[in-house]
Amino acid sequence: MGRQGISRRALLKTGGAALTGWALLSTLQVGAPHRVLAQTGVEVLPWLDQPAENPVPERVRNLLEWEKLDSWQTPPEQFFSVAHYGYPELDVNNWQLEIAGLVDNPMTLTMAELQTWPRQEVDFTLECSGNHGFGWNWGLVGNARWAGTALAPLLQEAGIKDDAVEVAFYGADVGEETVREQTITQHFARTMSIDDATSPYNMLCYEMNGESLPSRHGYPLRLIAPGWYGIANVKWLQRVEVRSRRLMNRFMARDYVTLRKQEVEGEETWSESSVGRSLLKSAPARVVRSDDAYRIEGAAWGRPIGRVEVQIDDGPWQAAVLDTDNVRRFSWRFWSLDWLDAEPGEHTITSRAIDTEGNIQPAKNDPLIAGKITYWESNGQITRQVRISA
Ligand SMILES: Nc1nc2c(c(=O)[nH]1)N[C@H]1C(S)=C(S)[C@@H](COP(=O)(O)O)O[C@H]1N2
Ligand SMILES: [Mo]
Repeated sequence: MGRQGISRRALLKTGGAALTGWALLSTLQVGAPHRVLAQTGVEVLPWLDQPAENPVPERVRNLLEWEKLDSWQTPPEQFFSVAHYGYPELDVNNWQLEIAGLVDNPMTLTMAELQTWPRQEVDFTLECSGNHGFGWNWGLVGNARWAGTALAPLLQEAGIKDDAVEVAFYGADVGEETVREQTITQHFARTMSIDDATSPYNMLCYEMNGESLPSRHGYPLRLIAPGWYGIANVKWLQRVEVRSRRLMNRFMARDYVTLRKQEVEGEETWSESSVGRSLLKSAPARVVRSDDAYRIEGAAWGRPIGRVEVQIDDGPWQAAVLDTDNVRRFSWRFWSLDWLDAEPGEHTITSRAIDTEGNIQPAKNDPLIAGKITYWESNGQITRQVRISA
């Protein structure tokens, strides 16, 4: 019998499969209609500060160019990809998904078998937790409509045993890892607690924007974990393993670790945490001009967006107008601000998102950001530079 009861309760608690439809269709806020990035015939002003060249093109591809952001769904050539152990090309006919480990009924599924399970879709903005961490990677974010089948019902069918603590997701890609001078060959893998893994949003995904999943995004199958940083969204997925001991591999416990200085009862301590859920974030995307009118356009994501504010130079924070066309629980929200009386010269543009609970995206000098010394989970406010010509 095992933990089936628990996962079913977890499903019921949040409304089960019906939620995904809700996530897709829900309009969180309706105001006066306002479309961002919809105009044609505008001139885009390039940012003066540009990211450095990508030093690892074999691992990181197709970075988003922010000035080109003109569609809510990211075009394939602008959708970044990351692969730590190279980009495997899998043949779906030689591929199966295993659901194994601490389950009552281990399962092996072909793609055809997987596709007999109910299809669902979710719009989700995927961001690498390293985005804006280094000087070169500002384009590691994109929005797509992902389709597949919900993970939780398959885990429920497999039957999670009582002593299970987490679910591991293994990709087909392998690399060498060295721990204490011992070198092993290991698959890319990430894990989630039983509760997190059985979220009704998690999806075994085989389609991206209505097409079969492209190979660099994980063909034939990947995990889509809406609300989590990129690293949790395991590509080239081939094994789901229910475990009683925590997998402390490179991607959980060694490499993707956020080191943050904290003050606890007057004492300085360091927290070490594995990269987790997406954080509240926004970025100015571009400044556009039509005739003499300037407009600042951008995006906000990571948490349900309540409002976005923009600061020009050292001026007051001004409320941006949120796009009313595309409002989805897990996707970025576009915004814009008409820049009145833009003076010739160089300016800085900073944006900050405020979530529906009133939390503000931290400033660069906020202890949360300033006290963080690894580049992961860099959700501090972003300032860009632009020149208005005379
Ligand atoms: N199997 C596998 N899955 C993976 C990775 C990987 O190297 N191997 N990289 C992760 C990281 S760090 C990110 S940011 C996302 C990127 O997803 P994308 O390439 O589809 O944009 O994939 C994640 N899933
Ligand atoms: Mo990533």
